[in-house]
Amino acid sequence: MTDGPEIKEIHIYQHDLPVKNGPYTMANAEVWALDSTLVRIVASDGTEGWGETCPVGPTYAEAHALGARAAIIQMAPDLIGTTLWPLVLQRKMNGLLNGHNYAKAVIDIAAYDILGKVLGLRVADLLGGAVTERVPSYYATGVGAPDEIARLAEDKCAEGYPRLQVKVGGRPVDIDIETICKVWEKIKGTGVRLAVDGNRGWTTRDALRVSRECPNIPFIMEQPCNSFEDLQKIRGQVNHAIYMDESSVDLNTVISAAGAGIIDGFGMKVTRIGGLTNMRSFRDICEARNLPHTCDDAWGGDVIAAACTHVAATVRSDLCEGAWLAAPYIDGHYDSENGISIQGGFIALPKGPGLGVVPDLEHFGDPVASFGV
Ligand code: 0XW
Ligand code: MG
Repeated sequence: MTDGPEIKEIHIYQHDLPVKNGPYTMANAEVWALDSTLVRIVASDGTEGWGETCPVGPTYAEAHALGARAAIIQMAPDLIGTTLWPLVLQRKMNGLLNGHNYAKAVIDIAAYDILGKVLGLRVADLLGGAVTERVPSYYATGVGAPDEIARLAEDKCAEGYPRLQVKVGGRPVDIDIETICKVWEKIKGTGVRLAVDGNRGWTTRDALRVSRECPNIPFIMEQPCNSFEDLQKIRGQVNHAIYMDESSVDLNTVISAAGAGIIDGFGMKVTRIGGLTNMRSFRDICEARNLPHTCDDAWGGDVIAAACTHVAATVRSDLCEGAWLAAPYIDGHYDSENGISIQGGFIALPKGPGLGVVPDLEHFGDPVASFGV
């Protein structure tokens, strides 16, 4: 296939996603509603593909909703006419704008959706092939009172989740330690794996103390402290495996962290790394180093949920820490028939070509900007 489809039109949409039973709380953020950005690309053969990016508020990562739309608007005029096969988009976008992976990801995801539809293949097939049709998810609690979080952990464990992530940070560390201990009391012996996510909220002093005071609880510490340097500093002093989430901002950082042996795994976001093309490289780097990782995003509806599920389905099963979806916090679906949801802690890989979800345009109103029309 040499004369593949080209990008003919790009339409950008804004969509509000209120948090069901909000707020959702993390060490550095409390969110009641999220501002999602979707892109619909129309290819020269008429095939349409969708992408989405939805930062979980402006303080979680170096990403924000207005920035996503501004970056796409900056690149879009020069993307019209770009071929989708061969898939040259990453290099093309890097030539138009430095950084802003979380915006480039939207275009990249939409391109995979189109290619899958054109070839009659699922995105998971384009990424190397699914190893499962039933993708494990994990449940992430907010930051909350120890007894309340322990109760929630017990419920989610009973629901069938194979992994739980407990949020900590942004409060006295004693309460975090009490939370971890109470959660463990409820889930020990069940086989459910535990992650404790500081979302950059602990000092290295706090992280060292938690590890010292919970020596027999086998949790992994996810992004306990703010920076790469902090993680380096506590490495070698803690009893617990360390995963890097927010600090793994691009493939270069991933290679450095994995290569230097600073971390034991990653919490990874499809949009932070720049989309499915880079996620595939990330997955393969992790496999080469036997590093477990998640395949999530920070927030978003059916489009990003489908992208995360497809890539997670291709991860070697012993390295797959699951795909987190915002679905439990969202009312309704973009695609009322094939919307992505979690049942008993697992996600069914969509069957249709491309992403396997086709958003209903009526949810989004007029585009905030259109190019190529
Ligand atoms: C649990 N998540 C995947 C969802 C929230 O956006 C935060 C994130 C994380 O692991 O940091
Ligand atoms: Mg995290």
